[in-house]
Amino acid sequence: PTVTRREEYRAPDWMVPEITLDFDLGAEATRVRATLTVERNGPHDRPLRLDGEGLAPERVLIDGEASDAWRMDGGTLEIALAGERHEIGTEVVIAPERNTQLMGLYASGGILCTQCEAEGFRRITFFPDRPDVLSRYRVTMTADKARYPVLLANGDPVASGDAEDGRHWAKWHDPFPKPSYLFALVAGDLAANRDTFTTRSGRTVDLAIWVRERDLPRTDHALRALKTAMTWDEQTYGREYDLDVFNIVAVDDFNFGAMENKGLNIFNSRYILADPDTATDHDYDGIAGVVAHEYFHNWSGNRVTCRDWFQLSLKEGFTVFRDQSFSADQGSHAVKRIEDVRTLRAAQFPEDAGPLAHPVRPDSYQEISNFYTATIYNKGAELIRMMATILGEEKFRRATDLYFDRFDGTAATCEDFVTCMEEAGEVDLIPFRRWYSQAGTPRVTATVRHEPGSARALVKLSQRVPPTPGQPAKQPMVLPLRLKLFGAETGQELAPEELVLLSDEHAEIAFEGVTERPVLSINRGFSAPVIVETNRTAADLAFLSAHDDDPFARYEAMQQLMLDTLVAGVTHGRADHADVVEAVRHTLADETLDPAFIAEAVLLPSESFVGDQMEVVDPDTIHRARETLRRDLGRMLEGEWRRAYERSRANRFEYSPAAKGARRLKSVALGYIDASGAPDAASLAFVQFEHADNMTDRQGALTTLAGGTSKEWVAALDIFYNRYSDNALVLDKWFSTQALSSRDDAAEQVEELARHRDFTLANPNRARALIGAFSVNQRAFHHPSGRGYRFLADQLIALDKLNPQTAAKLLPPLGRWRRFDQKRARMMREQLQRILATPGLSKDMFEQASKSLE
Ligand code: B3K
Ligand code: ZN
Repeated sequence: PTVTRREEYRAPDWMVPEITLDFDLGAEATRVRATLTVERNGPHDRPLRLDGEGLAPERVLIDGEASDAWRMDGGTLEIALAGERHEIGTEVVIAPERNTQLMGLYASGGILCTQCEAEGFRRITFFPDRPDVLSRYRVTMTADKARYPVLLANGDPVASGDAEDGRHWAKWHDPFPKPSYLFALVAGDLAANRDTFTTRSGRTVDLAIWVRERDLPRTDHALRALKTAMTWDEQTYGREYDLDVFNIVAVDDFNFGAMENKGLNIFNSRYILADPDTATDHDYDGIAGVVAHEYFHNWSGNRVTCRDWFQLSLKEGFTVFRDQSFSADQGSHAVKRIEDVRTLRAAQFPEDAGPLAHPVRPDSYQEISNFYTATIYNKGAELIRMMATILGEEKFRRATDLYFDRFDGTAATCEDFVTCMEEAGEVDLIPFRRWYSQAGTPRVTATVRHEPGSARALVKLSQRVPPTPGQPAKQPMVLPLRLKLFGAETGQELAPEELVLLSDEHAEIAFEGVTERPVLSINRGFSAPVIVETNRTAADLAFLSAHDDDPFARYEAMQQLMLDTLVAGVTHGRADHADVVEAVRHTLADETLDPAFIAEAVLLPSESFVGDQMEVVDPDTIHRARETLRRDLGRMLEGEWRRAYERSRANRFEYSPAAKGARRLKSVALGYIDASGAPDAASLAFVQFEHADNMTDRQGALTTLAGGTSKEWVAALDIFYNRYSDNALVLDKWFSTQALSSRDDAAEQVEELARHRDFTLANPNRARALIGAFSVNQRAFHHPSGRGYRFLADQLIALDKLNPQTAAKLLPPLGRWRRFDQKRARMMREQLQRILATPGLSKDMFEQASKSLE
């Protein structure tokens, strides 16, 4: 395999300041004529090399003259040029309809659209397809007017008109130089939900969200979110929009969530379409978050882009941090932080602990698509958050201003970003940079010792960064840890919060005047993305879960208490549940708390997260231990759950933080009523299912029913299917709810669902709804027979032939074999080997599977 290394970066040999593209569009065949102005970059005599993938040049022109002074080197078009500046023309024909990889120009439900990040532009035309080559684009599209009445590209529209034979054309111009990965065009029969936005310097921007006519009623939420995000970026970062139009298009077939193409964002329809009947609160929040994320990229990604793909987190980590802050500002900061940490722990921590662990700024890759990971995105966001914490709000804003001003219009590096933080923040971040180069989740041990005689408390901290592939030994990281001490008896705060920067392996902090036994509250707000181990007792954790004044720390104490109890249950076959029950009772009774927070706090850690704590994961025992605790919580607090349930029941649908919180708590309460074994639980869930005026309640009820084998479950599943069978996004929920079920026969059910007439691997959302959901269902996926592993491998081998990028993203669960017993580990490895032995395997899958076996 070809390995690309960060150290081998070289500036481009040729720049392309201008490009003109002419598309003669058709689903079966599209003719692409490109004219590139190329300029030699510095003194050298190397030829011009233009990347291409699956392209055959029909014509090559040099300075307007047809030429044969070129050759193909693999997919690359190589042209020897004598002068400093030339005009290069190429002509190719591509077939959007046959493009199942969904990279480059492809067809989705009759719409022609593009996806170019990271290396899709080379599937459209010959070009130096790397992010540090910035060009001004002029695009002309010609297409059948009836099939493709709407023609969109980046930038601003310039002109349009009719052509012969029922065709028409449109010209677009993007005045901002951009890398090829931000190129986009769309042609289709689309309708727009329009609005305008006036920037704070008075520019009027025409906004439009383009979808199929029948989806128009489901675009208001996304449009509202877009305007809120535009205002937020002006207020929070001083960043304004810079073109006259901002277009968003939703398509059903998309490898990712969305794409930030300049002035023309293209979205997976699941991150645009919502109404109360078809989308959950989680969907609504996801839409607002992704709409904001792509919009924010206009500055963090587009105006300032990445020098090379090793710098991917420069735009992604920063933009995730920006969208997280945005979402937090729209509702509860505490709840948003809890959700983000849960995501980090579910997706990034396992990645960091497994064979695919890589630094936030990787050193090498075989296929860059495999590096759009939770590490680049979510851990990357945590790095920005830590720097923001270290600098403080004011200096952080000064630093981002400096960054945007200094690097506007250029392709920058992570190093550039950190340098701005250092300069404007007046701090030394030299050792902090290890966060970019060292993989692995640091482990912090924190113990507190009280010396009543001298009224001192000593907090001892130590850290260790575990070895990861290619990085056997690590240096200590810089960890900003917010901590505080409380008195165990009085509940008083013993010392105000401190921000400790732990940068050595060991440190000791002394607190004076501590006359009562202290309880340590540490990593408040999850100020560092680390695993913390403490010597706190169950009583300490229960105390913090009730009294800590940092809501995240309160949540965390409860989670730790639950986790300790579950781990004890798994290791000893039984555990005392009393502390958890009392802590949950206390939280439920606290009327000062936000119901959304309560719902998060009383939820047990997932089976996989419990598994992540174990040396050897035993999925069945974990499932039993967790179900037993759930049952006890259900039974001992049945009255409380029913009261919580009733309290939130009467409310009519409204999308507001308060209403969302009430719905969340209602679903959690329903789950516990069911766990209690109450005979009326299934009918209660079914009534909720039938009478719900929104998808959150309907799906919540369905999820509760999915855990059992009641006749209500069978009925609800049927009703749901029939009601929504023409709505692909809701049908995805029908598949994933079953794939996530805790029923004993979930694995068999999933195999059967893969044969369902509505299942297809051609649509990434559908593939993920079944296969992706199933592989995070720990007990079902790790079925002792190994059928889960076989199923996943079968599906991935089939999917790889159509869409390697999406297939490779679904492979990591098989790579966790080291954490399982010998028999499971052997079966998992066998499937990885089978995948590797598949003829014609993509390089995407090859990289993931071979690294997973190492
Ligand atoms: N920048 C895109 C990533 C799409 C890449 C697919 N391989 C989405 C986002 O992070 O905004
Ligand atoms: Zn992004």
